[in-house]
Amino acid sequence: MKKTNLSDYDPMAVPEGSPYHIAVVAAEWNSEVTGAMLDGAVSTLREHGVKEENIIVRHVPGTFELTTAADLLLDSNSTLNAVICIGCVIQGETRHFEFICQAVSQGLTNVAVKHSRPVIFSVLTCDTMQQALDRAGGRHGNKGVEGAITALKMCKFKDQCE
Ligand code: DLZ
Repeated sequence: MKKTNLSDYDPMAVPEGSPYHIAVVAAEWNSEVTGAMLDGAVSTLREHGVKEENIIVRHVPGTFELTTAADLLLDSNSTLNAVICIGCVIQGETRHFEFICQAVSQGLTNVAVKHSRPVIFSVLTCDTMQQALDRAGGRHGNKGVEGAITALKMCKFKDQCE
């Protein structure tokens, strides 16, 4: 199956969301981008039947904090089926970019494995702001929408393992 842009998805292939409780955490850094991704994620969850009261939205200062937030949410809420983590890191003049990207990708993987629940990596790692905007509702779709679809698919995957 050739699928380069998951934002053009087949709605029939997305699991029904009504059984699930899903948290969406968005970083405040580059909020023009992360806000558009957050909107895309939440509206996609609603479209696929996740109940309003079962969608938890939280904000953290930066992408680096997504790991702690996901861990705390999963620790404190045993009914939570998945956490979608939204961030946007733009390459600057220093090596900060590398440290944040490395820490959050490894961190979110560790949290998912620790809790045996899906933690979705909706983090853009871009060279320019334009690349990020292109992926937050622009010409390359909306990676927040894709994060929501991935979360629903992974919730169903986990159900099938139980
Ligand atoms: C410090 C920093 C820098 C330089 N760049 C970004 C970025 O592009 N995107 C982002 O989400 N956060 C950035 N941050 C903030 C860090 O994620 C984090 O909030 C701080 O290092 C404090 O832990």
